[in-house]
Amino acid sequence: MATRAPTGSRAGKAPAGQLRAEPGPGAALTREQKLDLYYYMRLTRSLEERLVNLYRQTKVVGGLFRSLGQEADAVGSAYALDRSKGDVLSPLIRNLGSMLVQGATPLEILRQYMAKGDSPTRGRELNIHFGSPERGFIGQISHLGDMVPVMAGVTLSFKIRKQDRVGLVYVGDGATSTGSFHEGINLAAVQRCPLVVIVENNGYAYSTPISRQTAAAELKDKASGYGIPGERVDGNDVIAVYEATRRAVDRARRGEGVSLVELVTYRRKGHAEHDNQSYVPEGEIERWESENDPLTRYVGWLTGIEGIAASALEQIDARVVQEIDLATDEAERSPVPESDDALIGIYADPPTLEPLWFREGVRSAVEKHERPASWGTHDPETVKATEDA
Ligand SMILES: Cc1ncc(C[n+]2csc(CCOP(=O)(O)OP(=O)(O)O)c2C)c(N)n1
Ligand SMILES: [Mg+2]
Repeated sequence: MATRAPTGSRAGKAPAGQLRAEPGPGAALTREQKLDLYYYMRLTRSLEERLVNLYRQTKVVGGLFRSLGQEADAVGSAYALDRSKGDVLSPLIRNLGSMLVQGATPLEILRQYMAKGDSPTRGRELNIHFGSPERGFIGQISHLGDMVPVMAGVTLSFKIRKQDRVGLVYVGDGATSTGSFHEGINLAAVQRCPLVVIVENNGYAYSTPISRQTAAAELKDKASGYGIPGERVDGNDVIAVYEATRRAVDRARRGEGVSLVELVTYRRKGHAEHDNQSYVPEGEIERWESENDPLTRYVGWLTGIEGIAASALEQIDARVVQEIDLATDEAERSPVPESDDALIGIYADPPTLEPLWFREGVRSAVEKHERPASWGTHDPETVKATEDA
């Protein structure tokens, strides 16, 4: 049996034990799906490694944020959503894997990091801050915790419209200390929104270790304050991550509301590529690398317990290399942005938005009756009534 080595780190406090051998809901995954999980984890790691090379060649012009060691957390959780039903997730900088699962392509990611004119944000944003609602991922912002109230709203709209859709929002251990996290999760909980909150406990928020982040013994304990279930899972076991997230997704889809899933993992790189991690205790990173690498563990499980031939995984590795090579060549050929492009997409065109769906046909009372001419607006009716008076 493939064993999960003890994590040996205070920072991540990962639960010790064995990599799941007995059939669980993950057993419902087909061989293809299990290989799919491997493909996405490998693609995430290799794509980031390619980005590091490009960064060192100064072709990646902004910061570079890694998810090294967290691939199982990103991939396994996103894989539990059902894109065919219109499920949506809100990623963070360390969720490249989640975006790839939802259908983001290596070419888009490379163009984005290289600030190319044909990247999703046309060179105006330099990492993975872009969205694709039709593919089920929402554009992220940097502000910690702020996507929780956004996703509370998104999932509340699913509920009001009686849609069979689930939303998933990622937050880091640091983000659980923000007001936005608290307000958003509380609102979603009380409204029983179909939302899954994934807390990625990777041991650090920039240089702040989890021991200085919270007095709570475990981040999952925060769930009880909102009256929702919380579960703590080994975030480096992709099957366990998938299963736990799937339980939460199924619960949300049944109309039972919000769940919090804490994934215990470890950030093996600095906050971004420039960060030399001088604040990390000696030997900690190396321990996680040698004892608890999510890819090494999954390969061990696939080839051991699952009896999948190493050659099947090598084929996937070769496919990943080929895809990344092709995408890199294409991204390198992409043009730099046109300067005039900076003006496109800034202002609404036409400059007024369509009324929101629930306001269609309704003019607001303020617009109709209560807009004083002194506001400097030109409501002809008000202006005429003022003049007539
Ligand atoms: C409200 C807010 N405060 C501070 C920052 C600056 N900042 C960006 S990422 C980060 C650390 C995030 O840590 P965590 O939530 O644990 O996520 P991780 O980077 O570990 O995935 C900080 C402090 C920010 N973006 N937003
Ligand atoms: Mg963190």
